[in-house]
Amino acid sequence: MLIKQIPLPAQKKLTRRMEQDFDISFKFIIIGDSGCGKSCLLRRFIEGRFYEDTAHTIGVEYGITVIQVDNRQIKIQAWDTAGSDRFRTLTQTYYRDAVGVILVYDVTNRESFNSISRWIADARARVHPQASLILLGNKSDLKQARDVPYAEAAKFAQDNEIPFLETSALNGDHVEDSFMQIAHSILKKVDTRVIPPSEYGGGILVKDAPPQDSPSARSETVDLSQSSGNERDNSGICC
Ligand SMILES: Nc1nc2c(ncn2[C@@H]2O[C@H](COP(=O)(O)OP(=O)(O)O)[C@@H](O)[C@H]2O)c(=O)[nH]1
Ligand SMILES: [Mg+2]
Repeated sequence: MLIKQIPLPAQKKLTRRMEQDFDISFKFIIIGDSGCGKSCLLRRFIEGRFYEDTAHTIGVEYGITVIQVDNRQIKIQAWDTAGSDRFRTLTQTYYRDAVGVILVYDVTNRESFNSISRWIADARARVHPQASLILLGNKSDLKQARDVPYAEAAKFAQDNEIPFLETSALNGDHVEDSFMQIAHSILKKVDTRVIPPSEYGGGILVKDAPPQDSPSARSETVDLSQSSGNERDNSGICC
């Protein structure tokens, strides 16, 4: 099983709703520099709450939930990848077949915004060719500390033809919207056959279809739900 061959120091699965209760499933990845709030956004989306003190993500964790889009039950499997260079190679396996890419920067940290071009290039090289991307400027609640003007990020997003939202994992602003928007975009591609069934790969699973040969499909065979949370590895290096 592939997931066991990869020496990920820690994994955790978050679940909100019955996983069986869906029509179609999409694999998302959440990427961006460390500290911009990826893990908090995932937890806000999956669990509906903000964790003040999340340990840094080591390796990957993923969350699963089912949302309703256009009267369809869409299962979202969202992978939260570690941001550090140390884990970048490791986590690239998880880019494969992803059809939703959530690019996150921190509105109070210009450097994290400057990294977005690199994250876009990383993603485009590895995810499903028809993947939908969205750019999120997180921590919009920190108004006094803002370092990246809304208009500048909106212009960047427009130039790159990516939708853009400012979010706050802390107060929940636009978090659900962002996942809904991207799910809607993928669903449209599926319905209009911009992504035909022959190109679903492991990032799109139709309920009752045979499992695909991908990390996202296989990972469900690993019960990580009892894991106690993020952990630091022995070296103390985290992301
Ligand atoms: N004020 C504020 N802080 C946030 C928000 N999202 C995350 N944080 C904080 O930012 C830090 C890094 O968050 P984390 O989710 O671990 O970032 P990651 O490394 O990208 O996964 C933590 O101290 C969080 O409490 C937000 O929307 N607003
Ligand atoms: Mg994290």
